[in-house]
Amino acid sequence: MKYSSPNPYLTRYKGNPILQGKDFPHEYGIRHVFNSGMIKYKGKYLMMCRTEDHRLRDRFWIAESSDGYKFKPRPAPVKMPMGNKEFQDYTYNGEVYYDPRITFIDGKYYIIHSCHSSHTCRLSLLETEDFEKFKWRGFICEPDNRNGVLFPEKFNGLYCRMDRPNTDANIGDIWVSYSPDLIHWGQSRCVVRNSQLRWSWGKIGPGSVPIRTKEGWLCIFHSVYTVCNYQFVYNLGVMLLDLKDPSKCIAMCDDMILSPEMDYELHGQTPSVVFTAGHILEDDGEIKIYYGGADTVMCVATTTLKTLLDACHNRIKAPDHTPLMPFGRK
Ligand code: BMA
Repeated sequence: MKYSSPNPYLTRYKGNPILQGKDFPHEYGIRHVFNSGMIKYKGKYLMMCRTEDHRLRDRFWIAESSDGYKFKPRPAPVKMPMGNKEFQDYTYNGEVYYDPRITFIDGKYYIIHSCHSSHTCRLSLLETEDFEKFKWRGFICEPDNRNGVLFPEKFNGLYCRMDRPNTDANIGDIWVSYSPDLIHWGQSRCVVRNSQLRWSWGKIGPGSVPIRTKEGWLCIFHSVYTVCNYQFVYNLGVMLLDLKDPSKCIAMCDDMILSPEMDYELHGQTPSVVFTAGHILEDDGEIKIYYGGADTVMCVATTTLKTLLDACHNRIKAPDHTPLMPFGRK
C-alpha cells in the first residue's frame, strides 16, 4: 500500500491489475475493462466483463480462469439484443450498458445491469443457462436507477433486488424491492441513506451479490464521498442485513474496507475509483473480491468471511479507529 497503514480488512493481489484492455482480441480495440460480474461455472471462475472500446461503446465479454487470477477472454463479446428497438432506444443505440451482476437462482443465471440513454439510467435484465446464449428479459425499472443486484433467494415467494435509485439530484441511497416475476417490482424500502456514513455522503449503492451467513446477509457495497476539487472518490464498505427482512440493516463496518490508494486505483479514466460487481466465496471461507480500478482495469483483493463479519460488528480495530457517531437523516 502506498500511503496509508496496512488495510486490516483485505489484501490486494500483488499481480494487480489482473485484466486490461490489451488482453482482449486486438481487432475490437478494447481500452478499459472494469466493474465485472463474477460466478463459478462448471468449476471455472467466470467473469462477465464490462469493456469499453475506443469510442466508449460498452460490450459484455466473458473471460474464464482456472485459478481466479489469470483470466482469458473468449474470442468475441456477448451478443446483445441488437435487433430490439426498445433496447436500442434506451441504450444509445445498443452502445451503453454496464456493471453486470450475476445471480444464480431457480436453476438460471440472471444478470441485472445498468443501461444509459438520454433518459439517464435504467436497470435491465439478462438471463442465461450456459453463458453462451443470453435472453433479454427487458427493462425492470424506470429512470433514474443504477446498480441493481438480485438476491440469490426468494423472500416469501418473491424475488428481491437491491439497487440505487438516484433519489436526490444524483445522490443515491440503497433500496430493496420485490417482484413475483423479475419484471414487475414494488414494496420498495430504503435500506441505508447516503448520509448515514461520513464516507458515503455522495452516494451509497450495492456491490456484489449478497452472501447468506448465519448472522445475516453480508453485503459489500460502494460508497462515494466528494473531495474539495469536486471529485468523487469511490470506496467499498460492508454491512449485514436481516436474514428474513433485507430492508433492515443490522450491522455495518464504520470503516471503508477498500479505498483508492494504488496507482491502478488512483489513475485512469475516472481517478480514485474502486468499484465491485462480483466476488467468489471459496469453500474454505476465503472471499475474492473483484473490482474495477479507476474505471480502467480489473483487480482482485482477498479476505475471509470471518474478517468481513468481524468488520460489520466493528470487532476489528483499524489503526486510529474511532467509532462513528450516528448522524444524518434516516
Ligand atoms: C458509478 C457507476 C460505475 C462507475 C462509477 C465511477 O456510478 O456507474 O460504473 O465505476 O460510477 O465512475
